[in-house]
Amino acid sequence: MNYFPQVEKVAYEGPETKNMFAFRHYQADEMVMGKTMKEQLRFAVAYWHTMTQDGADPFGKPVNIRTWETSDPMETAKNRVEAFFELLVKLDVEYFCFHDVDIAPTGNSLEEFFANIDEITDLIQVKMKETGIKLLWNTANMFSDPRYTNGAASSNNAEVFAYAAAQVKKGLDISKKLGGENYVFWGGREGYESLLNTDMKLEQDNIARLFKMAIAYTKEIDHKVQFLIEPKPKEPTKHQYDFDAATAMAFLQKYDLTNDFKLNLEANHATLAGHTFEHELTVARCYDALGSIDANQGDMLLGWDTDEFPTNIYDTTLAMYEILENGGIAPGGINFDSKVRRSSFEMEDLLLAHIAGMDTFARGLKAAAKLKEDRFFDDLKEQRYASYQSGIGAKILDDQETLESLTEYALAHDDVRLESSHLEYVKSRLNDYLV
Ligand code: XLS
Ligand code: NI
Ligand code: NI
Repeated sequence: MNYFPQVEKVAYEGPETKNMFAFRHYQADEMVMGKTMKEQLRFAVAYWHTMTQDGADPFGKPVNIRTWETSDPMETAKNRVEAFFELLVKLDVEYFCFHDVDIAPTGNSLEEFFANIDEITDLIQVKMKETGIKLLWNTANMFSDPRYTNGAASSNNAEVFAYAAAQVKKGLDISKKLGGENYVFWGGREGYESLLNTDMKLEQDNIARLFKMAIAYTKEIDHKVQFLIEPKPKEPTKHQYDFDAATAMAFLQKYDLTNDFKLNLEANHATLAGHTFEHELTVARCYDALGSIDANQGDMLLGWDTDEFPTNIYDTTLAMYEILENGGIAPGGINFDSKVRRSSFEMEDLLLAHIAGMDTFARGLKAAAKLKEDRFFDDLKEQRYASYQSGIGAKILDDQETLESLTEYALAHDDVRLESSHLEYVKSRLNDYLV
């Protein structure tokens, strides 16, 4: 069955094209800073938003037309695999991501759920072999089911902890089966509703316990995978422990997990934390922990995770600059954790939305590469921190100075003069790079 008859393959046709189903900026084999765009960007499609999201919102019923839906959950699941790979091939996207519950019906017991996962991942495996498409990451959904109301690893109920552990084990088994390159933990319910009844220390200790079990298990099954924490400050819980990049790093350091974990950063989660996306990426890079990104954008007028497809080239330029600074994002990638708006309910919108996101990131990549080639930020920062290049600054960086020696220096040089940063000029020059 042909789920996306609108196009055989989405091709690059350049910015002037009027063809809706063509790339206007993303050209897979165009070289940018020594790699093809495809290698630089490592795009992934998210199973949940693309295959299972129905367009319902708190005020309205499902609206999305999805031609793979049937009344039989297992048949629907199989149709989704077909449609998903058709979409990926047509978009020329090399990677995908999923939660366990996205791909297979949960059935009436854990055993049935696992059996369904086995059957569907057999099918996915065949499709992966056929197409060369790879698994960027998978994860266990430990937030939707009512049993996770009070958290998964952080639940007050030890049986819930055990159930979560079983889901993680299965997640790692399928990661090995499908050659997953990363494995994500997003702690949607790992937080609290009220501190009045919460043992924060025990809850965080238990999250670390589950992570350590996961590391131990991958060693046991000899599966090399990069673990990732995905920070988010709130939603669904009032407070989530992995609040932002800096908080997640403090957690990883406290529990000695930095060798096995990096961060999967999402643009809209940064917004919810009161940060820009580039702030989160920069923090991660400072800790050498930039693992992967969930690409989307929020709405500054709305206080929730709207998961819009990224279309803001200013943001993707600054994000791609951080990624280039990082020397690339592999083994991570750029996962479209984005969903179509409710009014974009047709099948073809799935193509159009991904094309929009890919084009926006391609523009960001090109602009970021130019900024790097021109040493735009390098020169700017070099100049701004020039006082550390020689004299007292160089000695401070050399760790030769003490409070006493600096007091002596300051007494003799108390006529400090700063230079203007000309920030308005900098911002207006940056605008010239947006393409
Ligand atoms: C939700 C998260 C989720 C993770 C995977 O806000 O972004 O989709 O990426 O569990
Ligand atoms: Ni996400
Ligand atoms: Ni999100």
